[in-house]
Amino acid sequence: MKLVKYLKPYWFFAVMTPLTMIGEVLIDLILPTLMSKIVDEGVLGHNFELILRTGLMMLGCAVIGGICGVGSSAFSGATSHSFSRDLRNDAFSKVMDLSFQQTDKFTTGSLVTRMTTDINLIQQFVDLVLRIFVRSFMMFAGGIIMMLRLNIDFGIVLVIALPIELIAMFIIVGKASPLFKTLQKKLDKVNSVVQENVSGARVVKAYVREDFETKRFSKANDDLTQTALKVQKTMAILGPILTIVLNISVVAIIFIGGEKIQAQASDMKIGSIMAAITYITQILHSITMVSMMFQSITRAKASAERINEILETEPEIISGKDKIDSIGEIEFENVDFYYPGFEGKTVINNLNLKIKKGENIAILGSTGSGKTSLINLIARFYDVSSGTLKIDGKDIREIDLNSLRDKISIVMQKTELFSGTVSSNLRWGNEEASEDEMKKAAEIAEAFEFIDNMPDKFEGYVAEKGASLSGGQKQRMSIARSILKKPDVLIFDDSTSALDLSTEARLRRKLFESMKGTTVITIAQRIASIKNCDRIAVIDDGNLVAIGTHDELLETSEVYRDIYESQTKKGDVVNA
Ligand code: TTP
Ligand code: MG
Repeated sequence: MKLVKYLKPYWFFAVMTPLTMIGEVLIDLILPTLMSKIVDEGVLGHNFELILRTGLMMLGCAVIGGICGVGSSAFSGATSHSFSRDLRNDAFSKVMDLSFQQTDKFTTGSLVTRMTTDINLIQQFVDLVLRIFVRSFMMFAGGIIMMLRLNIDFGIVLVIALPIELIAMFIIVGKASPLFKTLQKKLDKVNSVVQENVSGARVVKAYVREDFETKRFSKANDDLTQTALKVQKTMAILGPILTIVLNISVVAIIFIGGEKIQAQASDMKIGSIMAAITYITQILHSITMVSMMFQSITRAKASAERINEILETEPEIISGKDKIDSIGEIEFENVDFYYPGFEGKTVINNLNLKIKKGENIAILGSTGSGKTSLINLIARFYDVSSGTLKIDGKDIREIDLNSLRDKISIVMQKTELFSGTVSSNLRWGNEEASEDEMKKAAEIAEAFEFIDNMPDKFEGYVAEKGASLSGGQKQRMSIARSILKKPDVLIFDDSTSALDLSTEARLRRKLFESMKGTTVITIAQRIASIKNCDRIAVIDDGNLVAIGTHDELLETSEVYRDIYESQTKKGDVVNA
């Protein structure tokens, strides 16, 4: 397994676990023999001093055994938990490196299940291997040796009991194994229904789909229960079989032992019979442990495959080497773009566009025309399919990804806020920002007033995904956040759609006054929002159909004129 390398840093703990375990098992193996000595020589031989001495020895052994036991638990715990922490960290940072496309392919639900349940299962498995495997193997072998040492005649019980037990175990575990994989898939299903519904709770309520979704959950849950029960039923047969074999073995030992004592044929004593009974219990019990291990292996193997799938996914976007500390000119040169996996369905066609430093440019186009896709290329969320995108003359693929994104602020079409305070959200892109800078940014974004009206102001709590804010408040918070980052390129993807026109106009005026020198790219649906921009690029179906100032476009572009007229008719345009 490839995950073994995660154990390496903890090899000392990993080795100490079985070593201390050996101590514990040795003591477990010695105790019954000591006990038989007390019975045979002490009680039957009326030797009180021997009883006392051996009793004290047993006590001492038990204490040492206990210490070893605690030690091995502690060592295996340290190993398996550190192992799973490292694995989770690695898997998480891998998930962070994945492109949007790749995250979508895994689905959020499955990623979360993999990061939690699956890693837990692997961790339990590591724990089990370190402790139970060594323990049951030693118990098994040691028990047989100790039992035969007591009296070789007990061997006959082993010869009959062991094969029956082993065969039963293999048949039943073999039957149950495939079910474990199914179990995991059913669990996945339950988790993803929960995930989807919890994060979409508002929509579920709005569409009064609670009953439907509850039914869907019930079904997934029932499925899981059915499979779990099937596993349980299959495994349930094993217990009684083991008990029957054990009981018959005990009877056989008493019978053989009793016969020998009666016949006085060998040095068989009562104490030996008692010890043998303990040993056969330990031996058969160790087989049960091994069967548990087999179950765990099957589950852990499925989980390890799922984790490996994450770890082995190569990030689609690979960072270039050249660090940059500013972004000036952005140039699209014959850029074609289609989403990975959708060859032939080009979203952007042969685009040529030069955006100058400090320019205030707008992108206008109907829904689905490719505006968001276009700006996604600038932050390199995707790579161009052909042609080149250049930043100050350099191919964007040669630029260090972090240094590129450090200089760009995007206010996404779908605002993303995080649970935390207002100020932690605003400082997202610039942790060192001072109180004043933060307030200034909020002021520009027209967010100061509503934040100031919140009971705790900038220390007020924002719920997950900004659920405690209105749509327009969320947009203004996101804008303030992007301003605070002080980027070279500021991109607004339809980010003022939830604001009324006069608020929007105020915001834009303040923005341009305070952010001179910053390249601002604004995507908008309403001409009113952008008519004062330096240039407006009109995109239609992935093609750049016209570019110029508002006045120029009214003259030259029919598409633009159509949009303008459709909006003015509604009385939508005000002078910004
Ligand atoms: P967008 O670039 O998202 O279109 P848009 O931003 O102009 O539209 P809107 O004003 O509604 O925000 O999409 C262009 C095409 O690309 C569209 O057909 C959907 C497709 N597309 C994908 O296939 N995968 C994606 O991840 C995205 C964002 C879009
Ligand atoms: Mg869009």
